[in-house]
Amino acid sequence: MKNFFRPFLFFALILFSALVSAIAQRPSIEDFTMFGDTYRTEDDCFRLTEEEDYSSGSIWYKRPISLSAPFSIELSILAGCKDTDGADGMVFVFTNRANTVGYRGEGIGFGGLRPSIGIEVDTWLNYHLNDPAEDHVAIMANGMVGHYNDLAGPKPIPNIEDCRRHQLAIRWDPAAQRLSVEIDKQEVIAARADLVNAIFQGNDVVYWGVTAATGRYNNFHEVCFDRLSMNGPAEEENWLPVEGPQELWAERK
Ligand SMILES: [Ca+2]
Ligand SMILES: [Ca+2]
Ligand SMILES: [Ca+2]
Repeated sequence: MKNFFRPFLFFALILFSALVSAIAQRPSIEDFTMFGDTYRTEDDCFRLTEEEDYSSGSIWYKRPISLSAPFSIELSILAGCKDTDGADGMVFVFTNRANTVGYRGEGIGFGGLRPSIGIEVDTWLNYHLNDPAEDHVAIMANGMVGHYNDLAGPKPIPNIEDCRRHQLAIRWDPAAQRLSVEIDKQEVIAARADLVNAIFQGNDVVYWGVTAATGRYNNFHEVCFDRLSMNGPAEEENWLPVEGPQELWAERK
């Protein structure tokens, strides 16, 4: 009798876990590891950099996600209060290298990190990286912060260093192979790419996080999480260990 019920129980468990993972959730602050200058603010957000030169910080969601299933991540960002003298920006990162961040300064914690996808909100013009004069958003591959081979962009946006929180949503549709980025509920950029094969060598399991950095000019940078609609998380043994990521190497700016 026991064996008779086992397949049903198994099926019920699968159904239950699919239902649970399909429900959007507000992530808890404990779901992230903090690195660099990051600390938790009183309103349960993360401050990634201070208004100081050569500051950098990142947070990483402990559970990896699968690029074989759709997801959306909704957060809000604060990119500082200084426009002309404010730098450098933030990058939303996917990578399957656990516990690693890229170069600071103009690299915004993403430079040199591969394999990876970075969605950059860049607030400082670096001529040699082909940055537009305006604040801009770009979808970039493999830690290449120069705008020569972007998957999408760079797309200029209105000044985002305006001392206000802006909503940022990242959505992935694996059926359409489409990664899209919305700011304040408007789609600003999207890339069509076979991320699993073109970037991650067939591996669909990735970690995600948000990095920010300053260089010779600065701003404070904060991120808060509003809502995650994730696919089923991978097994617990794949979760990030509690110690923070290693940095590829020091600042370049
Ligand atoms: Ca600026
Ligand atoms: Ca820049
Ligand atoms: Ca600006």
